[in-house]
Amino acid sequence: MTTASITTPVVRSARHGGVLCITIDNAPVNAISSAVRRGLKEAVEAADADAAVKAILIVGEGANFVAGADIREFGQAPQPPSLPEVCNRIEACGKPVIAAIRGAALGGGLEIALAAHYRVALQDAKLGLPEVQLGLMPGAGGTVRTPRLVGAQAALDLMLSGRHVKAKESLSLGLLDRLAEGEDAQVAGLTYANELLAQGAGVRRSRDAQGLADRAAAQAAIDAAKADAAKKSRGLFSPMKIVEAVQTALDKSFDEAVKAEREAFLACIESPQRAGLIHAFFAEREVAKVPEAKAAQPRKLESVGIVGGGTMGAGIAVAAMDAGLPVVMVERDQASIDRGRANVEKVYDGLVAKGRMTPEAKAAVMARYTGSTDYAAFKDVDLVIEAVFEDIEVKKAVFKELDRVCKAGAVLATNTSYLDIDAIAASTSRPQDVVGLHFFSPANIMKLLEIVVPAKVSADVVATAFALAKRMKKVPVRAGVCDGFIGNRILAVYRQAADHILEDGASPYEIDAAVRGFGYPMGPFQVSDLAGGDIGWATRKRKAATRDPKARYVEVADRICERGWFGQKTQRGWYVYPQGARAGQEDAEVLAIVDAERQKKGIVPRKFTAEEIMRRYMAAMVNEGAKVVAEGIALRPLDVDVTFLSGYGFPRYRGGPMKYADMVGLPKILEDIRAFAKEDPLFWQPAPLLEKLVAEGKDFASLNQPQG
Ligand code: 3H9
Repeated sequence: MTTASITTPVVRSARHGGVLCITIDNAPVNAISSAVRRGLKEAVEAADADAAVKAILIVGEGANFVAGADIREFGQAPQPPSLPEVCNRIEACGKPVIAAIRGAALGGGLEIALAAHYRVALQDAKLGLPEVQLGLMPGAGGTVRTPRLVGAQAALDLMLSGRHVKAKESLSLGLLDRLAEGEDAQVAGLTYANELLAQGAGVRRSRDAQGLADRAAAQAAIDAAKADAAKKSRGLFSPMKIVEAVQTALDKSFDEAVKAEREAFLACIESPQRAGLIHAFFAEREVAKVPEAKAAQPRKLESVGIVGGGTMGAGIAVAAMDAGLPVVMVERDQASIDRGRANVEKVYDGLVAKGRMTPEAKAAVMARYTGSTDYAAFKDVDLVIEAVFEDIEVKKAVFKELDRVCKAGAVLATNTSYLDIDAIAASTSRPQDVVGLHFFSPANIMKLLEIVVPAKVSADVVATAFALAKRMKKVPVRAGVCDGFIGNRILAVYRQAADHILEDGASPYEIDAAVRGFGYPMGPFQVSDLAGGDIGWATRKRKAATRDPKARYVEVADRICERGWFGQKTQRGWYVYPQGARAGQEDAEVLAIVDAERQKKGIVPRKFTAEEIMRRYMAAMVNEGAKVVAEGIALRPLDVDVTFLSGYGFPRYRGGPMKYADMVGLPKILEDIRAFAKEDPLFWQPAPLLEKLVAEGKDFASLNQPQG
């Protein structure tokens, strides 16, 4: 007989014989809200007190066990009971508690499972402690129970990487007791619970597990993790807290360690890094919510055509093939298509050489590739991406050909990074099918995909572009048409700010160091050397005719390019790279060039601190970001944030430039811009949107509403 008692709307219990099944039902991913905590604790207490209940089973409703604490609640006043309290209550239960896991058991979700006495999982389960990715650490006993269960080394690996571990590996690590077949966690859990009862199995608490018994091994793992975290987790707050917590778990009693963990967890919650990383988490999910994706269904997408087999075209081909799509690549002649194919193969050969792909797997992927010198090869493809030379006339000619050969309804996309896509669309008889797909190099690796929406494109084409991004596991950002779209347009402005700082007195090396100190992996001059100085030079030449003659123009980069110093590929740029070294060395000759340019303009160099450099750099970025939002080039400030997080190396823990501005305070940013404008009013024109938000006492977050 089954008795049922509803505790709260998000936690329900039902008795199946002697087993009380507690189901957490909080769509979409059963996150642990305060109502879930309350309901779970009440249900466990009631079951413990009920003589008819012999064992307790905890499951999640739907496709997941529990994805973790409800991260929307962080930053708000905490509501009792706390999750550590709930987990302790589960563990203290006098009857066996079994967790049956389907899908995600992450963060606090795994901590609930570890507080249970036995764990069974279905094959699709993924377990993990990903808190570190949100600027946090496990805060409900995870740093204390996990090392007791699986040893310090495995626990540290889980908590410092935040990786999701598949069911099989979880079993071999000791996170699970058994794997079960099927798709119903409740069925698997009831079977296991009844077996345990039949065997007379009693409670078995993780706090008593012996994973830390070999103290020397545990200490060695902690020392190694500490050294590694100091090296790798540049500027991050929580990794060291995790290592310290495991040290406490080794040195102190279980209860003392859980108490210390709670304090450290709350310190992480208070950190601005938590705010930045959680903003990034939600922003990356919000970006795909665009009006077109809601208004229309994607078109059929089962094959991809690519025009051009250069670095970009080959990278896009790899991204498409990795997503399981067959690719037809067209180049103008046999030599070019041979090179295109070789460029594609080179990527896979690299993986094979590193042992990350078998030759057979490479052959299977390459079977999806076809090369041709005839546009007619595109006649059946669902979507074509043009990745040829950045020249509007060349692109228009390509699109005329596509218009001629492609079937009706095929999506025609351009990978241009700045050209006018409205003009490209107008060169066809079907502008409603033309969209921008701006990949970033290397296209098979970089996550960002700007989906550029020209005036006449139809909604289902935009929806198809978002579907492609999802399939390729890219982070799509919707952008409007303008020179440089979201990312490169803003980049051009803060790059100029960097040049101004350079000419006014800071060396390129000081600027790069300040930008790295802020959390970027590289500074702007290092990036230029990596990308090739000739690319920016070509852009400057292209824009020379339309440049405002009154605008400040710094010629240092031109002087460097005129010498043929294009960066790493020529072993010399802003830095020197002896014998092709990847790490550049400072170059006195570059400093002499900078000095000569200053003298020519009568500039007396002054000192800049790293903080002064970053205030200008960020003010320029935020100001242009506000203009891009106001013009509708970006839908919301969060779209600017995601662009910079996914495509430009912006430190994730700062949440993106607009989130950063909110955290600094918009009045402060505006005050800086106005102060800088006294030196150069043309460059530092405050964005009207920024002025408006400051006047109204609002922040950028107020513009991040969901899209209808
Ligand atoms: C923690 O647990 C701390 C504890 O140690 C200590 C506490 C004291 N909360 O990703 P999806 C939403 S820290 C609230 O698109 P998928 C998400 O925003 C937490 N909401 O689906 C989205 O909403 P919407 C540690 C959450 O199938 C919807 O669910 N846990 C949460 O591709 C679907 O998400 C983590 O870090 C949450 N925790 O992937 C796990 N999680 O539909 C974070 C998701 O409105 N979550 N949402 O856009 C994930 O990794 C993935 O969401 C998951 C599903 C793998 C679970």
